[in-house]
Amino acid sequence: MRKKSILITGAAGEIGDALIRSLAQSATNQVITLDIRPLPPEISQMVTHVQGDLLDQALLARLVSEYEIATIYHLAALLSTRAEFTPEAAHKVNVEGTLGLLKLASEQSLWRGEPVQFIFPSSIAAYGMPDLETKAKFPHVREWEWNYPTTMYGCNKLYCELLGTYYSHNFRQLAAEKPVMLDFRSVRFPGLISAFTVPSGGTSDYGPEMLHAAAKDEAYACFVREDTIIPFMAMPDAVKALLGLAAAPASGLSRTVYNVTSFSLTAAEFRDQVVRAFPGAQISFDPDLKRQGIVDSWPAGLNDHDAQRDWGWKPDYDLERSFGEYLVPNIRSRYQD
Ligand code: AKB
Repeated sequence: MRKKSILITGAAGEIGDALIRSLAQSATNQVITLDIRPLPPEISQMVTHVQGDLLDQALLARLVSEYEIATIYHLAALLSTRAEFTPEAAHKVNVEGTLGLLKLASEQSLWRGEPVQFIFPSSIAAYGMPDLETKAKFPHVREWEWNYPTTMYGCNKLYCELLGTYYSHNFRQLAAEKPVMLDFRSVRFPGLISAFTVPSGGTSDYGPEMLHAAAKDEAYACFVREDTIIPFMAMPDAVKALLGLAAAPASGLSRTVYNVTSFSLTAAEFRDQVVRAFPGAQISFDPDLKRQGIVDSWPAGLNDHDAQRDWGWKPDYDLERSFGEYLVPNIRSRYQD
């Protein structure tokens, strides 16, 4: 008998770390993780880790022969800044990797006679605001607005949302009389901030980098202008969103892709929060044209009304609680130990 399992790809990344810790609290979850990198030792005992490449079809086939995968959290991706340096490699991981997994999940759904649930974190990068005036005029974008990404990563995310929707609504195995579709669900995240991990390769990274640098008493030159504004979210809320969407009854869902957000602030306001907690912080602004252009194309905020209505989404951490109760105390104790 194969064991019913949850598969997490890209598990060694920031969201993976937090998601594993949360899922491991329930003894009923058998969690298989996949990443090209090893897992940090503190979390590797909580799961069965497979170190390997998402693009390795033989490896995926071996996984489904050993485990009955009922849910997939597909976190693996090359983030926005990194993807601009190697766009074709990013396309391979972000699109081909996702396509292979969607195909496998669809076949598994048919085989089980029950949909495999496929949870896909998408991003504000799926949006592309044409200029700063438009960005200011439409501060809370809806899911279907301004879907004109300017980065390889954003194009990949938007397309994979569509691919997932295709596999869950339109794909038919021609030979199957009663096709069973996979159950694809996606959230578009703002920039995420964790107290326990530091991001790499993203463009919203200036926020968390500023904070972690201040806690370590290191100077930080922020790569965007002071007036740059995007939405952010504390990592516990990101995990809450993934698990909340996964747990929602399918009958209540009116979309496959939902915006979720928590708070928006400018880079200067972010700096002020950091300085409030770490008065000695040395933060300067030295915008990088390319990265500035990416963040300027992202919306100032997201309208997450549909997520609130359909599955009761509500962040636990607003700006005050994120900094005051989650980020600052945990980051402080992390670097003091
Ligand atoms: C990135 O900066 O690429 C990510 C994202 C906003 O999706 N953090």
